[in-house]
Amino acid sequence: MNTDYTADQIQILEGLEAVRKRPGMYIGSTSSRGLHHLVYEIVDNAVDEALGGYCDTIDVTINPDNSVTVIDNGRGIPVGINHKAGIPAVEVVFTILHAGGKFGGGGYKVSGGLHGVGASVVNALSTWLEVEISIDGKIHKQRYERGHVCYPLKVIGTCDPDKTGSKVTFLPDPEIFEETVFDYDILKQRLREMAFLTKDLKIILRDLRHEEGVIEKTFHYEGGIREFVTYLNKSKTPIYPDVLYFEGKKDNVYVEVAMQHNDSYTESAYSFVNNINTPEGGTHLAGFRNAITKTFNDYARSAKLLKDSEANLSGDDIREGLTAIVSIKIEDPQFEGQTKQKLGNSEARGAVDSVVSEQLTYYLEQNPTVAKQICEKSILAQRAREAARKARDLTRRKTALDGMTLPGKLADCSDKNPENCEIFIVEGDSAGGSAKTARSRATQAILPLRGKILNVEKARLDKIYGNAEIKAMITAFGTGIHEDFDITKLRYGKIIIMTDADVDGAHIATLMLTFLYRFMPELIKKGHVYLAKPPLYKLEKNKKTWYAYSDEELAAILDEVGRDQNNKIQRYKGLGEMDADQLWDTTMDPEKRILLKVSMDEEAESEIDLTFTTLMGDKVEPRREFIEANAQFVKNLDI
Ligand code: TSJ
Repeated sequence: MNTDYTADQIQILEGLEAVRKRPGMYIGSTSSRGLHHLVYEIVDNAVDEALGGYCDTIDVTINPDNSVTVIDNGRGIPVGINHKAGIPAVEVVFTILHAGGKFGGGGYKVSGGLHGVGASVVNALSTWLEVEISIDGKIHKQRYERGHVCYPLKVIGTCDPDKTGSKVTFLPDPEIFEETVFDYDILKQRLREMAFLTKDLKIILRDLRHEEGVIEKTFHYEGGIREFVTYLNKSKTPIYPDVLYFEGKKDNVYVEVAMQHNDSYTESAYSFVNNINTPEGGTHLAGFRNAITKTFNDYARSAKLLKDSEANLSGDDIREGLTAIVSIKIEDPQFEGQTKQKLGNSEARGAVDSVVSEQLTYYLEQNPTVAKQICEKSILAQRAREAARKARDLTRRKTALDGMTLPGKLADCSDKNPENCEIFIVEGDSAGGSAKTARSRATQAILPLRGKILNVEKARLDKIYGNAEIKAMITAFGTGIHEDFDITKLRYGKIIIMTDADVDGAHIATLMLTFLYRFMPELIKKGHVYLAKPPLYKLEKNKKTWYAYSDEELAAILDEVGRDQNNKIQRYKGLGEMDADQLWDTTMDPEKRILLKVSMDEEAESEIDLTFTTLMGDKVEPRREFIEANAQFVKNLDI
């Protein structure tokens, strides 16, 4: 390796050294999330080339050694000498830390402008990285190790002069990352999203790590975000067949919107700026909301669907059951808010508002049947909201009057310090009975729920507030919900969901989590929510007892004690099969039990939202999948 450093080169190395010293500053974290960011960073550069109209295929391969190769058929990263740096442009891309190349903050990327931002960060954090560029009939190559150039850019062969493109392979450095194994499903999710957002771009994902064969998936959506909406509504029932699509450019903001209502009661709107998700929305989303509220009210009035004496439809009414994608491209995005995930550019508000208002007005005039369906759904929502408000006011007044009327079924604990207290939400009255006998009265409260709780994804607010099981939980927790939510009033430090260890139990737990996630997300974010883990088996032998919490554990115990006729094995089908002592010993005793802590990665919030809305819908298949995947957002925690 060349050791005669020029001043410029020393500066380069210091830049990349800084990245290795404080990787979190550049990629947010060195966990699995940061690891996957590396791939997005490289792919983003190729997507920029596609946005410019120079490339239509991006190929991503996870190699057997966990390195990743990204190939595009664009113009090729320029190989000519960059006059300011005195080295080939491609070497600049990979070795000079670009200003503003800060990850995590999100949104420094601008299509058609700052290509290559971040590629040097990926290079610095890789054990090795190789780039190959096909251009002018030659294949150029350079290799780097931990950011250091191994040799000057060289020509390693020839190719068809009409064939151009870039190929980058990198191996993440285990000195930097806690996790260096790529997750196929995580990459699949993001690459699918990228393909939806860039219509006509073909993205291929390939996994070469399995002996059984190659796993490969191609994402190619000619309809772009229209197909994204269809995909999101796949497990729902749309109330009209069209996906409404609006597109236009104003004040140098390119606007694309796709939307369709389904028969559910929740809104799923996702917004993007330069293909980057903005979970906190911002001016573009505000412009969209303003446009649809105004346009639908105007239409409903002029079509006499709303009488002069009736109040305007609220934005919430119109967005009930709405699935929408708002995607804009803008030159200089400004991100605001604590996590820098909220768009601030004021011109985006006006641009989205005007494109949507204009084109939606026209659509509604041309399609009166669809217009009427949406208006009628919104009017129903308006009435339900009014009924819900009355129901809520009633419960609020009631609690104000008699202090706090705790639900009759609750067996409360005597300790009043929330930090010491926990509440078990138990499936079924019989298991509830055992739990009440078994518990430690000072610190453990029991709230039995009857049967399956209401699926809040499928019910309107008035029904939710009227539901006895939900009301019982709200009053027991003490926090209130929605705008009244106050975590300092929480009466228990741990909320423990205790259900049978079978598919029905998992479904009930999912419904519970859905309720908590939608109505009291702070409880999950602050780590107050847990799942109890009852044993699956009891083994008795020679007057001794063992409990196994999984098949593997049972096998391990059997290996230890021997497999013979003296073994008495019981498979627990439900909590009800355990007596109070057993329930205490196996599932409730803080000294011995296993609890699963439900966690929510704040950054991943929008992904979870997607999971809930797509998988809690009507059709049976997806819901099963969700139950099986449930463990994904539940972290194992032994307490
Ligand atoms: F930067 C990188 F390594 F992350 C990367 C860049 C990785 C991959 C897989 C592809 C690319 C990339 C970059 N693909 N295409 C380009 N294009 C350019 O860098 C480019 C080409 C031509 C011109 C021009 O003005 O002629 C300008 C640019 C920025």
